[in-house]
Amino acid sequence: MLAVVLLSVVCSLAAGSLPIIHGTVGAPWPKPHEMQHILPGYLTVDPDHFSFDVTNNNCDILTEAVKRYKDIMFNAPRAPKSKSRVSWHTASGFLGELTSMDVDLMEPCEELPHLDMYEGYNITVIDGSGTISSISIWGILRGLETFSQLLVPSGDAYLVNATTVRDWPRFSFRGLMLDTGRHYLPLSKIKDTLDLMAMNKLNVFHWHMVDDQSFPYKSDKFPKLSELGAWTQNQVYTADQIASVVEYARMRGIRVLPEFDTPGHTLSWGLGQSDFLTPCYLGNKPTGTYGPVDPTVEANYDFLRELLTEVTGRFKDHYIHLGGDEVPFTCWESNPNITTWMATHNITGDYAKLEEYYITRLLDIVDNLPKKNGYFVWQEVFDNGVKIANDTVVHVWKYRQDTRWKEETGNVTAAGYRTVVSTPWYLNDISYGVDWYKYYNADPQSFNGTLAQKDLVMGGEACMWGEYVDATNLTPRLWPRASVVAEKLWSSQDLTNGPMATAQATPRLEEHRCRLLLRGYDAEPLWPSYCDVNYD
Ligand code: CP6
Repeated sequence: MLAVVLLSVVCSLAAGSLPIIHGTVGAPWPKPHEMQHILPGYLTVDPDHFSFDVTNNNCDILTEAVKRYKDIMFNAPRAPKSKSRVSWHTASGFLGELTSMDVDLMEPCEELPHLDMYEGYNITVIDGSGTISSISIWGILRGLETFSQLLVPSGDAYLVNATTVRDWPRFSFRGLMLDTGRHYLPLSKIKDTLDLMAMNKLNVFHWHMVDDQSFPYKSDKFPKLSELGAWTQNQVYTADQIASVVEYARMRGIRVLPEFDTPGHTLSWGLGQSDFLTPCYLGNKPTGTYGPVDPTVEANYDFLRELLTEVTGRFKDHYIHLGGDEVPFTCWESNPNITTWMATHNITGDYAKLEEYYITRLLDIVDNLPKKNGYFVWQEVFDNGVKIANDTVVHVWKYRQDTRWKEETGNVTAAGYRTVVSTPWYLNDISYGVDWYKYYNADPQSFNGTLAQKDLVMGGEACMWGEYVDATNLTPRLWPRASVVAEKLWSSQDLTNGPMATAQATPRLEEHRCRLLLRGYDAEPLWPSYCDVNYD
């Protein structure tokens, strides 16, 4: 036993870290913009004598949230069996019992979360009755989460410091991407992820639904796509299941941004939709393999219009992600019909122009869908000089080995486009040791540019590409590493930048990881540590 302890101490010292770290107690993650312990004292909370009182506007989202948060606070699945050893309250004065929190929603509920939603909120806990207030239901949701994190278990009750919070997000787009094209993810895992996103104040679930390897989207108009393109007929997402994910997310103030990535990454589409993909040639013979979407086949655009009409009807958000990444030109180059077509369109040899032709047609389709949508594209669409509408959002993901993504972000915003940055936050990428400092030290606005350019950064997004991730390892690989990105995108720039930033974040992140474990999620450890939870 001693040898094990010594070994872990030596190893962690060798890795340049402290052997023992104590987490904080009752410190919210991500850190609020303004939080004060206004009196040197605490209140007790008894689950049997505590209520959230909705005192102003109300709606289904709020009614459900109040129920949910009582459960999160008082029925944690891994609450320790023995009494907690928390002792911080003995140092300060007992102020009484907190028996209610007024929930004051000052404007009527909005129906759907959206890009410009207001998420600010205030919390006051001074005496027996506190307040959570906001002009927006989304702010109330964020405030309930923060309040739940202020509570510290102590014996059979809970303690909370006398606290005021004034808080709002730094960025309006705080995303997390899951990839269900490489491995199917069951609905339960997607919903767990949405719960965890809410606990970290992330607000966009980017659903990279389909890819080369599988097509789990079950279309009514084109049933063959999943009949032939899904891994199995159980591993599909039906209209009802998608609706349940969208609703689950809405209840938590999370948008669902679907991605249907074309013209590359589409091999699985070809199984159920003939003539969609480009046949690759060797000399004058087809090889039997396929490349990107064949942009010269007119019927493909009719198909895309019908499919995207169905997709945008099922997903309620006003944005769709259209992909456009990693389009290989070799198959197009090999195909004689494409060569002929390009000659008649006077773009011989210019495959970026062929891509532009395809994307232009695609964007035109999306512009004319029954439901109005903004769109995202991966950065290559911009890099290849494709003409895109002014309101396109360019998603920066490349140059993970160096800092060229900053120049890219500078170029995209200098051209007047809005952007979301993912390059520093590829959570699928793992290595031995502490790897979150680099996530915390990356700032999406740290490029050379004017203030107007910085304003075009809508936020960032953590990506979990699915080649090596399925239901078995999704949660620990995501959390608490995605929490680091979440704080970067929510909390003040002053807090999260600078030489001491990671050291100051560490004890709070330790507490947060233990909190996620306590709440029943397999968040992985940051380094040698201990959580006061029942995890036998
Ligand atoms: N799939 C798709 C992927 C990736 C991209 N698009 C990817 C590229 C590099 C890394 C990880 C993932 N697997 N459709 C790039 C946006 Cl390191």
